Amino acid sequence: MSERQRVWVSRPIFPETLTTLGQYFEVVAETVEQKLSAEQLKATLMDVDGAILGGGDRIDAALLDGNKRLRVVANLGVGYNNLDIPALTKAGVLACNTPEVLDESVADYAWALMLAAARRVGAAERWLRAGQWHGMRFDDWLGVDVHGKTLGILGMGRIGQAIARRAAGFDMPVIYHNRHRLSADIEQDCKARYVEKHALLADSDHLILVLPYTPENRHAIGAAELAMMRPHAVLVNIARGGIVDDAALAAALREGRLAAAGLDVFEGEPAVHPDLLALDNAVLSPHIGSATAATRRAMATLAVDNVIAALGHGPHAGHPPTPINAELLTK
Ligand code: 8YV
Repeated sequence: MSERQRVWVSRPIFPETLTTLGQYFEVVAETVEQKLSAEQLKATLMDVDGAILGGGDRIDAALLDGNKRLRVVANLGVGYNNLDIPALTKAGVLACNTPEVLDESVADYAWALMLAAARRVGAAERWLRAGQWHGMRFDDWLGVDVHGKTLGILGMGRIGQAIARRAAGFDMPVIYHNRHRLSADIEQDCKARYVEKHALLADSDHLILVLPYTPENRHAIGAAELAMMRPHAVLVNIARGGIVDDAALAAALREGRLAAAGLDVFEGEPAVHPDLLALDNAVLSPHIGSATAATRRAMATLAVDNVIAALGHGPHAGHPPTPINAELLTK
């Protein structure tokens, strides 16, 4: 009998998703969250047919070099800047991600951060928990309004559109900038108006970043862009660390050139720039945009379904639901 195919799971996921994988494969699942060195990752992937990865697992040509076994990597996330797709395609390794299942939860979270930053929820809670609430000045804890203000969205894929659709309830006009302008139908559905990037920066009262990380997008929001924003503006980053220059953002927040920020992602995370940690007008969270019980389960299930199908099993054998380099499937 031939050896069972082997699948490695780089981080703890739900027991039931592991059970599903186990119906088809020998499963090697990490039980603690840890970042392997490139050498460890390379050695681990040498002996597996498939891998389920987190955003911290970087796969590139050097890592794939000499690997004769690996056929599929499935990211537990929609963003895949950790994967060198041309290198994977060249090596004949299918890459998959988890689009759509997380759109609405991430959109909810973008709003949570925007509201929390605008209304100073984090700082007020810290103050209360520190036992400082003995009485309060009427003119203290003043935030900025969200309702009726202009919402700007940079990056208008599915998540950006889901964020935009929520704006109607807050009576907010929506402007957006994207690599490609959306069709008139989608613009109408989202009630969003396309503007150039400089106008987005200048005219947004609240600006949410939802663009994918690419080398060109590194510091897409840096000192120059921050200088174009309104001093009462709130900036929210739920996309990727590195899109914002965190040091420049901290300076703008400290100097009152921006009202507040809500940040779920950081350059070099899990490390967070110390200047941001020192600021009360930054709401900071540990990359939890997609973290609801239902959505994380849906993401894990989708990643598992991709691996099962890519390795030739299950009801969709040979047709993984969400491939990135789908051209490999037609070869
Ligand atoms: C993470 C994300 O994958 O989907 C993405 O691109 O950034 C998130 O959903 C998730 O936090 C797991 O680390």
